[in-house]
Amino acid sequence: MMTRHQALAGALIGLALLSLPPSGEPQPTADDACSVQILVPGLKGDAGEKGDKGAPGRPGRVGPTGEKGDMGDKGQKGSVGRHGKIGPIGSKGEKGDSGDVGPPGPNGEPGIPCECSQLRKAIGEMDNQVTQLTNELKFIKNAVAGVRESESKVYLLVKEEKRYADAQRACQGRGGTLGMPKDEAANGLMAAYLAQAGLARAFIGIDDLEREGAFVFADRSPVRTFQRWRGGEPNNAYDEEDCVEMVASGGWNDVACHVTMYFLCEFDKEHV
Ligand code: GN1
Ligand code: CA
Ligand code: CA
Repeated sequence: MMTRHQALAGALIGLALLSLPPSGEPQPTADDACSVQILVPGLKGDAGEKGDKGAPGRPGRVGPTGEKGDMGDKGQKGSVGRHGKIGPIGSKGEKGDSGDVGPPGPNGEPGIPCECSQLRKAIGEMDNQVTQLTNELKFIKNAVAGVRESESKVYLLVKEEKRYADAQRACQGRGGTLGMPKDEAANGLMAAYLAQAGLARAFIGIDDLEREGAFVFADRSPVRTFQRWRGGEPNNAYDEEDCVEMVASGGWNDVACHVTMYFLCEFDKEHV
């Protein structure tokens, strides 16, 4: 749709075209002052004088890349570059030969004085204690097998084969002595003990070591009225029988003191 302005412009242009004189007709005069006049450009003037030289123009645009020229001569060698970065760690090399023996080290601190002699002494004492304890154990084993006792004494049959002197020491070491049958009661008790143990004989505390034929008990009291010698004893056979054994029947026999056999100890109840 045409706006009002467009319509007005169109009318003005139409009027201007109607008022234009025909080509070659003279220009309007003052008489035509009241007529509608449209201003139009005049005729072209003569050429003016040549003006001054203008200011330099702006730089032109960058031209296109030229063609590759011929290779130039090789340049001079550059100076040495900077140090490069440290490279990666290399693989482990083979083990080298052993070095020479070094010089001896300094002397050490003085040691503690040797106490070997004291240690040896202690060890020796412990050995003795072990031996003693071993013997005690044997004795106790006998004891638990059973003892016999009278009103005043305890009798113990020791089933360890010993010579007369060693048997006496064994009894004494435990606070007693070899059994001394000083009356029928004691002799009967000891004989029964032997028999019940199934033994044929055992040392008892009677000897004539001090004087041949003078038999005494282990407490050095002489054998007097009470005696239970077997028939024909004491005979001091081979002239070497100074110690006495009791056989299962309760009889006595003099025998050599160096033979070994089981033995009967007795202990006073007061001291047990
Ligand atoms: C034994 O070894 P023989 O039999 O001669 C005994 C003697 C006795 C004798 C009695 C080591 O002697 O003490 O008096 O029997 N000897 C031993 O016949 O027991
Ligand atoms: Ca004798
Ligand atoms: Ca004899």
